[in-house]
Amino acid sequence: MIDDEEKTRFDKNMANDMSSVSHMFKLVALGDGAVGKTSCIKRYTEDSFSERYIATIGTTFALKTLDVELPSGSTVTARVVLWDLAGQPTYNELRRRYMAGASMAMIVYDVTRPQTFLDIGDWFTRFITVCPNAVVAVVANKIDREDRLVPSEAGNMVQQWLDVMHYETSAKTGENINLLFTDLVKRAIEKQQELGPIDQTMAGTPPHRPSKLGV
Ligand SMILES: Nc1nc2c(ncn2[C@@H]2O[C@H](COP(=O)(O)OP(=O)(O)OP(=O)(O)O)[C@@H](O)[C@H]2O)c(=O)[nH]1
Ligand SMILES: [Mg+2]
Repeated sequence: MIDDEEKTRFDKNMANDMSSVSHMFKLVALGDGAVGKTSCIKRYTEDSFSERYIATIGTTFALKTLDVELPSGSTVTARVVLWDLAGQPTYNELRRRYMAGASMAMIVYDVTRPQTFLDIGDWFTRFITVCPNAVVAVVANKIDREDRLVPSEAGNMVQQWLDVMHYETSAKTGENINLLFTDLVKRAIEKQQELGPIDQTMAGTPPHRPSKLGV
């Protein structure tokens, strides 16, 4: 139970906290079921990992505030709302609606399951149709596993084909997880500067950019 005094204190803290934040972004995690979307977000926001698979139901979100150094040398504080959308096909319609307004997406596949890699193109098309100006990173996850089947070259090919960022990660060991999110935010800030001042809530949508997939 939160009383009025406590709520006022919370609101004040929140306002103070927000005063240093100069950029707000929405990030959506996409990719097939069980590829490790929730695990990557957990590793980044809580620095924890669990071997147990609990499928995400519908959608959840987490917050992260980070300082990023820009090429100009200045440091800015950004806040990211990370939307974690279930990968199971039942949620397709829900997902379309939740992608709206995203400035960035991470599209994750599991290097031990080639089908999750083959599905990357579909995820990209669905996302870029809704958010044509957003920054996209394709993420090869579970690189700690010894039964890897999708080689690095496949990821490099997709990077060039779709003109996206590409990272190889392990939510289990934490390898490249911080780098992935920090680079996404840096790129999103650059993109915002290129596009000019636009409404943050619409950061992922206008104007239309022709995509390589012709959508
Ligand atoms: N070895 C290893 N296992 C991982 C890694 N990332 C995730 N896992 C495991 O893979 C399983 C699925 O991870 P989740 O993060 O729940 O996958 P998800 O993409 O969020 O799945 P949905 O919510 O169903 O869409 C869990 O058992 C995790 O422990 C990784 O980098 N390495
Ligand atoms: Mg999940």
